[in-house]
Amino acid sequence: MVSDPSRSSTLPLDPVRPVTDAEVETFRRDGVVLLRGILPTEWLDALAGPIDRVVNSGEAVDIGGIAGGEDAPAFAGGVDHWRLDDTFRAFSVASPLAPIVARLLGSASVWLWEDSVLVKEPGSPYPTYFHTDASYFHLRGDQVCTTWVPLDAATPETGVVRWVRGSHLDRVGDDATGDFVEYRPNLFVTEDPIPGTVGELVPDVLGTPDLADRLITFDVEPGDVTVHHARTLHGAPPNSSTRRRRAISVRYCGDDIRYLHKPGLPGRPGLDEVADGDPVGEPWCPQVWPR
Ligand SMILES: O=C(O)CCC(=O)C(=O)O
Repeated sequence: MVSDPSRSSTLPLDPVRPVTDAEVETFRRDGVVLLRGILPTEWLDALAGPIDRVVNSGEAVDIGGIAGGEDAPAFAGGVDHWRLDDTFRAFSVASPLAPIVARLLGSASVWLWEDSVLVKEPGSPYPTYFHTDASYFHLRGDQVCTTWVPLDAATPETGVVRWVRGSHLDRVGDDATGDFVEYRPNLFVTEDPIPGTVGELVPDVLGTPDLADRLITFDVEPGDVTVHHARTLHGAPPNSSTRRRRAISVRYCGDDIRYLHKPGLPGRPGLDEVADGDPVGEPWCPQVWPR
């Protein structure tokens, strides 16, 4: 158990159940896996207040503004809440997510890269455009993933994420030994790429039958966690419902990950103090596994 800084209580360190061999195989093959009923929901109770706080304070900004929306219901997005708030830090560093990720990545050690609150308010008209998380990270290597943790039941109507199955294994050209495709990061709520970045433009997934046919999504409940590989193409529809879609997304690195400064991407704390090829680690990326 870990103490909950906001409630003077304790929260479970371990998942409700182990990750199965079949789930590991699914993650490696599809680049995404749904882990049903794996997160003790006490964590979600502890996070609800801090999530409202970052949404209401503006620490998570309405990224709908990037798409030119002004009066529409918000899509609030923030990053690195763990650096400022003890409950977010406890969740990213000392929750059951760490052993779950170690198992899926097959990594002896796991480091935190970042956390991100992502709330689509009822009626929020903004889709999350398709992208790969790897495009946004100053990293190279294979063992990187994102855990997406819903606080509300989520469906396509409320804006649950959808993924292009197996896209983490897509390579340049037809050569099965070629490099993995590296996509250019976009502005998340528009398909415009971030100026100055490099890579292939993300294709029109919904308009490309070969990609659209591979889409996979899940209706999720609090306590479920989805985990996707950082190279897996994914996006999410708007929230066309009358319910909130609150989620926190936490991204982790494994043993083979090294820094790689990429042009055009925003910086991050500590980035100027590391060189390409350095391993990630304290103090910028806390080690979360083994504990
Ligand atoms: O929550 C969303 O709409 C998108 C989530 C996402 O892209 C991520 O966490 O990697």
